[in-house]
This record gives sequence, structure tokens and C-alpha cells, in this order.
Amino acid sequence: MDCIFCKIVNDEIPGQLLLRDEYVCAFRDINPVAPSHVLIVPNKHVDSIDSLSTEDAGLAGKLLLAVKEIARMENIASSGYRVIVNNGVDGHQEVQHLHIHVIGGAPMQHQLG
Ligand code: DGP
Repeated sequence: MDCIFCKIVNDEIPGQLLLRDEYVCAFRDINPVAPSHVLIVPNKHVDSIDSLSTEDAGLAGKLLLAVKEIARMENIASSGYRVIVNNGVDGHQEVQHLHIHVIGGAPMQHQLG
């Protein structure tokens, strides 16, 4: 499978990772929309939230806990940040490997959608 985020996870595109453990990786978004814009992905290929199975419940928890860890590493835990997961066509998901955007370092716009 030709997946850009699998390549980052597998170090086929070197030098991008901020965090890696057994289950998840984090790296900076190539097109940041704020001073801090990090993507958190499962190490195993999962297309989207919609593709998660009940067996992935633990993995889903690991992804959320990685959000907290990245916020601490990026020094945005106390100032606050936004967490976004785009899903499918209407959600404008461009990369078909589940990823959580963690965006902060400046006040977000109030509006969603
Ligand atoms: P989404 O619309 O949620 O699928 O956003 C995909 C994000 O992935 C987008 O903000 C840009 C980022 N992105 C795409 N290709 C690459 C890449 O090769 N490296 C990195 N670091 N980020 C990428």
C-alpha cells in the first residue's frame, strides 16, 4: 500500500518523528495552520475513524493519550489547543491513514465547520 503516513511511521521518510511508541507516532504537519501543528497516527494502517473496530478500543485510547503528551511537549497544554480528526469526503480527509491534528500556540477561531 502506498501510504505517506505509513512511510513516515516506518522511517522510509526519515527525521520527522516527534514521538514514537509501540502503538502511535507523532510528527509535524507539512502545512501548519498554527505555530504548533502536530499529527498523531496509529502505527498500524487504519484508514479512518470509520475503519476502527471494537478491537481497536485500546489503540483509540493510546491516540488520545498521545494528544496529551504532545500538548505537554509543545508547551500548549495550559494555553489550550484544538484537536481535529477529519473523516471521509465531507470531512475533507485528504490522507487515508487515520490522524489526529493537534493545533495550538495561538488562539483558534471560534468557528467550526
Ligand atoms: P486531512 O485533511 O485531515 O487528511 O489532513 C492531512 C494533513 O496531512 C494535511 O494537513 C497535510 C498533512 N500532510 C500531507 N502529506 C504530508 C506529508 O508528507 N508529511 C507531513 N508531515 N504532513 C503531510
